[in-house]
Amino acid sequence: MDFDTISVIGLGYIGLPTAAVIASRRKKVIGVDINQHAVDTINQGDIHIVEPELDIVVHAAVKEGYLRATTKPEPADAFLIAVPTPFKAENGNDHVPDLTYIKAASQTIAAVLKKGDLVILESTSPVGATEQMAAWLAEARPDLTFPQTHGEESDIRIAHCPERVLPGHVVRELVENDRVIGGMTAKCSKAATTLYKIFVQGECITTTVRTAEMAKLTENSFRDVNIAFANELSIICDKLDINVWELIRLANRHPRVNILQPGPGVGGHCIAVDPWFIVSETPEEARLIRTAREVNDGKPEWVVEKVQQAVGEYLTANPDKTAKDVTIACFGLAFKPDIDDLRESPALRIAEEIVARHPGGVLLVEPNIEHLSSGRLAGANLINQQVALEKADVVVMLVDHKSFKNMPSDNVDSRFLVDSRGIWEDRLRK
Ligand code: SAJ
Repeated sequence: MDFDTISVIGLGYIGLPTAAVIASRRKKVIGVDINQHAVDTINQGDIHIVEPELDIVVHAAVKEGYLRATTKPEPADAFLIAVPTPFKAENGNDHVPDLTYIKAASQTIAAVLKKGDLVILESTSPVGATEQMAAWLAEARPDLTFPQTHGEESDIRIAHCPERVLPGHVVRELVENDRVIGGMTAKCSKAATTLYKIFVQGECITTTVRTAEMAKLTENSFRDVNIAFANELSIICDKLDINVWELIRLANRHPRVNILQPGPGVGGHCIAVDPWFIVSETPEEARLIRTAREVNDGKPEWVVEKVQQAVGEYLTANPDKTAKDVTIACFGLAFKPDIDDLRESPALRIAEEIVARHPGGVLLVEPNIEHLSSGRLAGANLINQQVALEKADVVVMLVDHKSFKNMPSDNVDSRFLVDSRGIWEDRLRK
């Protein structure tokens, strides 16, 4: 089975690196995206997203003629769909997954599908989404046969293979990570494995399509539940006047205990989203998974309350001042350390709330970003961390960026510090 031309639909955080890495193996790759700006940028050998090393890989792939982007679908031997799966807007609070982009991508490629082609859904999806995609393809192309009706004899092969790469390490993890491949039939799994073997050095393990979908949701739910445990512990410990970071270090000395780190909440576009795909399908059964989501989603508000308490302490210690005189500095806005990604960032949400509620000055520090261009804080000034530390009356530590860990905290009064990441806990023990 040869894949001379591979098409990647959706050139975002997963699609573009995947397209570029396949192209780097000297395969002809056609990237398709509805965003003309993204297409133009890629065709110039540049990238429209931030991911270490990706610019070099894309630049080389485009320059050597293996990668080309377009807004229109073209025939290929394999199609890899990597489009977003957000929540339905009208059902915001129900967290129901929205498959509109997958449907649109199916309709896009249906027009150019031919006998023998392979279609792989990579987007993180609720269980059943790949079968739904197969149904949309069959509806659009009654002249072709599909695995749901013709099994191993079908014209088109269909599989699900979820991406599992960590933002910030995408280029390396795309190659090194194992892949779970769920084909609609054994032949589908085999075809998809052949495709991934072009660039994956990790193991390709085959399973059913539904198991592959659930595997991805399970991985991120596992992490979410474990972070929720750490976050709940931090709230309990705060009440009991116990240093949660010391507690976790001690508990983790047990050979079968490995507690994660508490923080200001869970951000990013995966862990805070994917568990809801399980909850929305099995609301009665997924009780722990739902509760974990609620615990993590509740953490930013808890941090904001802690900040208000710290301001109160400051005013008690400085009775000549009012809240208007108090300057709060927020350290970190990104959704996790040492990246510039603000998507679903709890730190950003906390900073926004503090700015909205606090009548005095609020200083924002984010060393990985030059300026805030969107959201409630768009246009707000970002300030150097040393200057912020000197000017702040109340310090709020939101992200454990490397540069913050090295900051001298000698002059920070622990009564006026809210350290949601525990990066100064050694120096500021209760
Ligand atoms: N976090 C904590 N405490 C911890 C670990 C993480 O509060 O001990 C927070 C982070 O600060 C961040 C959030 O959780 O706000 C998520 O960060 P992350 O580094 O755990 O994960 P992501 O969202 O960057 O990437 C995850 C990864 N999934 C798993 O590790 C199971 C990645 O492999 C997936 O490919 C990615 O989701 C995805 O695309 O689904």
